[in-house]
Amino acid sequence: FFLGRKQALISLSDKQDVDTLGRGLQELGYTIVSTGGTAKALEQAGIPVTKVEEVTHFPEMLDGRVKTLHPNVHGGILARRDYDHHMKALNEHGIGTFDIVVVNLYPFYAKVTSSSEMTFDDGIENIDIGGPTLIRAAAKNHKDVLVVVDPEDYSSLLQFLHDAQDNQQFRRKLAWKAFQHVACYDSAVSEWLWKQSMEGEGKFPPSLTVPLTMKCALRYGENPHQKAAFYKDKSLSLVNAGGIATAIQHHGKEMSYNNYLDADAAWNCVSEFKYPTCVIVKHTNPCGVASRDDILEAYRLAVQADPVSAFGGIVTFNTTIDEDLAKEIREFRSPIDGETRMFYEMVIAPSYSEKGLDILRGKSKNLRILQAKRTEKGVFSLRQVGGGWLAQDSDDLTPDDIEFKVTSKKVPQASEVSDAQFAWLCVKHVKSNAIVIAKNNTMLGMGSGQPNRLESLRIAFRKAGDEAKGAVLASDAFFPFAWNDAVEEACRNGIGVIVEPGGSIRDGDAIDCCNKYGVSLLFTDVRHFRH
Ligand code: 93A
Repeated sequence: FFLGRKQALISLSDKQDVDTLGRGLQELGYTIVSTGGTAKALEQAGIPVTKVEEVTHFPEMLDGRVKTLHPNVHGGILARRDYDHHMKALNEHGIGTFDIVVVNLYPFYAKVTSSSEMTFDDGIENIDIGGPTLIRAAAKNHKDVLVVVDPEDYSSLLQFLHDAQDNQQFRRKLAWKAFQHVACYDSAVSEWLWKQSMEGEGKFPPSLTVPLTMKCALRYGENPHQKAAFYKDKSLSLVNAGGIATAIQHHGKEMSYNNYLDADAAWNCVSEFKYPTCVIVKHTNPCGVASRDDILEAYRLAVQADPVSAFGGIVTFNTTIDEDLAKEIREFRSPIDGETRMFYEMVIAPSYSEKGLDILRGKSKNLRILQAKRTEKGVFSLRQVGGGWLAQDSDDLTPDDIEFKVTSKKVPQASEVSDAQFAWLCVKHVKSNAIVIAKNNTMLGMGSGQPNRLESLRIAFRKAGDEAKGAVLASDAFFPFAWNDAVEEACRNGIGVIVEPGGSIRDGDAIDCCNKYGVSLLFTDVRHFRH
């Protein structure tokens, strides 16, 4: 009955544009075979359709669990058209070929990530079996079967059929997309099952079937001779987790590979502060940070921490950028010569007033303006090493989770403890070895990434200058030596408080040294390496 016809199989959960697709195929002379709901939608649109039961001679059964899983369907998809014995077998069994398979899957991802309560059984029922089977079969035989999984490809499919060219590239692209679609789907299912199986056992380690989809190709990587792309991680745990991959760009030049790295570092840092805060980042390190009720003042102080590094950096806020703040960002002149307007690669904030956004747009046509959602805690971090991946919990501890224990004779004042907490939060986001000097909720200087701690400390003091007197110094890890080394040098430079994890076999030296110079010493027991 079906032999020799041009046939398309359509089975869709998301029925968007099914009428356009159906009509297009009908006009091109295709017989359309569909599963229950899809057939109904096509009929309602006045498009003739054959129900899949008429092909399988079986009713859809087991509440729809078995609809298309039948040799009359899969034989018609998988048979090699260039093999006589394949075509003979189809003939013998009265099976017609399918030239096109259009499927999108049960909305498992949306279901298990929706906020409404979902039972384990609901989750299981939303695992699509027949759909991926159709997609995989068609993608395997893409030489002769066009497979479409994305409504966005309907028009190019119809155009391709209309032009009637034999373009294997197009077919391979569809097949690639099809397998990617199924791989993402299976990753989500496996991640969900992993979580169900970990109930009561904590959530680590994560399921590492990461569903990645390409967000965009980038102009180049860290350097122009490196090709690059940005992939979005669609892991269930990342839904609503915020972060830079979900940011909206309102204005400016295309984001580069390095822009994404810097934006990520800046946004993660500013997201951690409770009070109105400005963070300026250069090459993934915060080089200026200030918290103030007056966000304009916070901005100016963040620039002043290191105006040389801030120039060309990334400015982030955890507050709305309104008209006044936008004007300040546009007009503020470099503290170095009091003349040159500050230049930035990017501004990031959780929101903008309409006027604020307009003013920033006017600063320069290149300035990237991003709106991002706060980076939530509890998300895993993954890093690639040669041939593998390292997975860890993100470093979510804040000063509220930490006890700042006084180990010196000198007891710090309340304002000094508050500065110690501020400095601690800053140092957590600086590459090791990290030293931050801060006072009055303002970073005065920082040293980062030096293979020895003393050198980072010296850089931080150089930047802080005279202001370091009486300030707080935070170190991301303990000081291995005190006398004639970092601790004594900090004391001699007039620091008021030192905060560090402690844990060195020479902790006693650090305490003695601080006592000798009348400096307060706080131990946190927690370190924040950032390698
Ligand atoms: O339950 S299934 O795994 N068993 C099947 O045999 C089958 N065939 C297609 N689900 C199956 N499908 C899926 O049904 C498709 O992936 C599509 O998402 C959905 C369309 O069903 P309807 O046309 O009845 O709305």
